[in-house]
Amino acid sequence: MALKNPRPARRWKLIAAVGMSGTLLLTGCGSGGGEDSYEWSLGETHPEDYPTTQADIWFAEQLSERTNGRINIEVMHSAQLGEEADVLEQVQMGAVEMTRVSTSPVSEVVEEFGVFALPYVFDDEDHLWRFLEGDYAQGMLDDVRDSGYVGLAYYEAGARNFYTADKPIESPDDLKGQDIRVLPGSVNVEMVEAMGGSGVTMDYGEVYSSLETGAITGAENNEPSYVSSGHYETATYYTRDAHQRIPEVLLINANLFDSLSEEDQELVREVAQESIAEQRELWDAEVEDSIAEMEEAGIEVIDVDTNEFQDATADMVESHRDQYADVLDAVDEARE
Ligand code: GTR
Repeated sequence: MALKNPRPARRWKLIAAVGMSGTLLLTGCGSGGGEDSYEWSLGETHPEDYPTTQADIWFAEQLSERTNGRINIEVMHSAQLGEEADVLEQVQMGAVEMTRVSTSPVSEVVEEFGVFALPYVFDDEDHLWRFLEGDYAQGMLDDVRDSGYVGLAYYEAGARNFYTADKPIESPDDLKGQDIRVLPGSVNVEMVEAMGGSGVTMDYGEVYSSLETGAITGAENNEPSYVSSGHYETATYYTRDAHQRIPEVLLINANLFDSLSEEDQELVREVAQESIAEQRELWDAEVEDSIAEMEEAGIEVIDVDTNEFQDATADMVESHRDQYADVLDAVDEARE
């Protein structure tokens, strides 16, 4: 399935990116296992100090170091290249070389990535990572190749929780009448509807103003995104229902990847895999910091009986069982 076209307002960015893209710079003067030199951009939605951005930067620095500067990656953080869906399309076309995105928008091009959006499909972080490190999920990193990408690594993104502006969500019943922004992907809308609310998909960058104007009454995300985006300024009730664990993924354009020497391909994969440990460590610290900031800001954190939320969506896994048969088997096998 093709991604939606970039909106006109962002076209200049796309053109600029194409113009910049001169991926292959020099030949014959390289080092570190390959001959050619490269300048790439990596699109990232989060600000510079966010754990995924810091992991992107670590990846870029390591790669540059280990190739004596032959592979140079500029991390374009804070959505400088556009919103995730737009950047995904730019990477697909080769206008931008790399991106770090949530796996949820990837489900718009490779259906099985939708499995991550099924509520409560993972018991906890350990279950998720047993699955991500297993053969099936590692194979999914190559399944995106038909859509023009190669997946290099998964990153941690914690659990997603609801947050609202007008009243706290203490049980699924409280979602009635709420317009909740969710990530792109039909499963996300279905989830909020199963709980009694209504799900609205929109770009991450639009959530802040939509909360302010009341176009939406709430959204949902992990603690670091809730705080770093400033959404907590308007939506001051944060309900720890942990409805989803949707990991992040680091992607590179497939044609570019295939054009690299075997040594460079191996190195890119290796450094990306090594960056996972960096990201996960930074993640844990950032969750702690975000919780502290929420306390300071006087956010009302609501601890709920997650079973009630899980019960409201229990049919979803079964109703998607045929659609996600193989991947759900692998998810079940990763359960202890
Ligand atoms: C965050 C994720 C971002 C983006 C955002 C969203 O947790 O790290 O990549 O997908 O959620 O809700 O749009």
